Amino acid sequence: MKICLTIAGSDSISGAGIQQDLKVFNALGIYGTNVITAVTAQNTSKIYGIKFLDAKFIEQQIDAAMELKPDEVKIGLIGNGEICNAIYKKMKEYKCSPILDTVLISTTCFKFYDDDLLNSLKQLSKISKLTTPNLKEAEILSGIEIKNIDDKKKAAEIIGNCVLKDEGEDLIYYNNKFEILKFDKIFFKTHGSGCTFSSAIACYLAQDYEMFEAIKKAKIFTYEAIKHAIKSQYLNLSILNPFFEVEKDVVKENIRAGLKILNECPNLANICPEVGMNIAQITNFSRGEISSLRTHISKISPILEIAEFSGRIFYDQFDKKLKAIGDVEFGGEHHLARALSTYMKYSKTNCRTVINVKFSEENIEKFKNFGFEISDFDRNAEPEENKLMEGKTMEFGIMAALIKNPKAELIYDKGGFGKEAMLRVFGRDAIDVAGKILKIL
Ligand code: PXL
Repeated sequence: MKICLTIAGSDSISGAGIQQDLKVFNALGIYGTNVITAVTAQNTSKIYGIKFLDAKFIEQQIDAAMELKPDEVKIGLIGNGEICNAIYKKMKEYKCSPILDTVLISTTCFKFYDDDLLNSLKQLSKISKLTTPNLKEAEILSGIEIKNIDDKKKAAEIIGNCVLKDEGEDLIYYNNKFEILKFDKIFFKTHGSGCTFSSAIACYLAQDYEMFEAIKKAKIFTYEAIKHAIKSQYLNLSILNPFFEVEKDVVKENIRAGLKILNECPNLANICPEVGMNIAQITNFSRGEISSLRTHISKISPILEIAEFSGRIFYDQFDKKLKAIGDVEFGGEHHLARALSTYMKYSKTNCRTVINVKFSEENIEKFKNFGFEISDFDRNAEPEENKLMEGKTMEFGIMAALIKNPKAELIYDKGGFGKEAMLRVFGRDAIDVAGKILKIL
């Protein structure tokens, strides 16, 4: 197990600082230890207050944390010159060359430095293997006003090994080599992207990636964490989600486990429709309001957050088993993914998974007897112009059913011209839905 140590400030909303660093370490398979320099009282709108811990006490924390010898050390918010000197001393004592994220100004424009800190920060920067300032911080550290790429390069040479973070175009300067890292601009403001980026670099270095590769991988990771950020109308900035990959793996495993449970059903032929079945599940972070806001702001389709089997699930007459074609994948524009995406928008339940099963009056009767909330829609009531648009029927039908009953956990339709009647069972996750089907049908 690789270990990274973060020396940084605490953030009350866990989107930056120590809390975010530990989340990133965890998401990337690294064990994280921590030393707290300061405690902030803040949210995405402003910093209410900040209390620095005593430099001697910070030294004690470093001594304690060193029991688990870190493969890499990442430094974030330091706060004042005295703390910086203490950290410098300890880094030398333990022969550490850290990744230094020069946190000088917060996204909410709070100034985290004074002249004392700047002087000792330059000393700390010299023994760091990499410094990760944004443009403003690079100007402060180098004393150069940055207007173009040449200014960026001059500033980088003064700072030493570093990544100068700029919107859409970072400059890497390492071992006298320059490289420009381009990526799509992000059109919304975030909280914690600097912490996420520097922590991810520490993780990849700990896992023996060489510097340029570690930086590029950390950039991609940060970008994905931004794409999957938590947004809400209550937040001034969106909060990065480092667990996007972990969440997706959990969903995939859950769907595979759901299929195994379905296969324990004694009367599979009564459950599997002619057109086959599927299981669609959406990641936990992309539910309800957050989901629609995320989609709205970052233009990510909720479909990208939904996984299902790339083919469908069919009943194999010989083996008398359900068999999936293809593997579980995210982002397929299938019927059931569309149905779930619409369901997430309009339902008032905690369900985030759906399985389609064969329609029959008996099957509906059994669900009714279990006290299920049920609704339905009529394909014949779909407006003609809607029918002409690819993939709109599910949106129309699920919405219509939920307008009748927003708590429905079972939605059926009796089919239409060339369309098989269908039952859709919703639940918390694939294991939950498969369990219900097994018990009820
Ligand atoms: O992202 C910079 C940062 C780092 N550490 C702490 C912070 C912030 C920004 O607000 O509060 C503790």
